[in-house]
Amino acid sequence: LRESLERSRRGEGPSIGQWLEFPGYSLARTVAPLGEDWVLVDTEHGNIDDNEMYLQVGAISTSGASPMVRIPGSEHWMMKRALDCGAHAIMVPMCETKEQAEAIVRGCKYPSARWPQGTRGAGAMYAPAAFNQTGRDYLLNANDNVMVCVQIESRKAVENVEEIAAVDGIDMLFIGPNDLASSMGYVAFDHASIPEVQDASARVLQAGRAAGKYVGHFALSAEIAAQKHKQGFDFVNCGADIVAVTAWMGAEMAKLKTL
Ligand code: 3PY
Repeated sequence: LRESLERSRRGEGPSIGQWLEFPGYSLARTVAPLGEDWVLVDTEHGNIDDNEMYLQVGAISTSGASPMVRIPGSEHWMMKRALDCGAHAIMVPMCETKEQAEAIVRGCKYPSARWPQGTRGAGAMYAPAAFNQTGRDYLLNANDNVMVCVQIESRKAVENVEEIAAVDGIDMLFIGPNDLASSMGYVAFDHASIPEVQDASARVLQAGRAAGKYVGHFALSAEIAAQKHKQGFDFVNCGADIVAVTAWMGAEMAKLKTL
């Protein structure tokens, strides 16, 4: 994951991945070798439960892509479970203040000389295998290797984005354009055509870059993902399982009715 983000920084193409909202080991095994840098297991939306998260993260980590988990909230136990099953990065929705960002970082770090405020419990379960490390090496290196990504997806978060971006230990800001538009009083799906959302997005990109952080943007197609990368975003998904299934099956069904 980190290498793909550095590649983006060198201007050699974005860090790209897919987004899973359906549960299923087989789904993760099928999607993970399709050429992604990472695959995100979304436990905020969709019906991926704790056990399914463990199965999917395991399947992704054996494929060569980096497993990421979007957790449902910002409680430390959620970070701990996602990290213990082998996530290379955690995405936390709806981070709105510097204080929240600092608390998120604490939850992702083992206590150490560098991170005395870390609160992550000392277990690691399947995480060492997901990094091809011994348990000891994982414990020694996880604070550096695991990436922490917060979502900027509300008006309040954008107002505080420079402070959030400056928090030590936050590696990436990720814009959720649907929630951002929604928080501004618009219909979420209209986000691409709303100037206020686009202005906010530009501010987040600038704040992240000024702070030396990676910046990502949600995208539901290759075209949108490429456009976002051209604007300067390092990290983009290109769709989600539910979008792929409904779009392809819906289109074929509609076509069949005309044949
Ligand atoms: C958003 O668009 O709000 C997201 O969080 C992506 O799922």
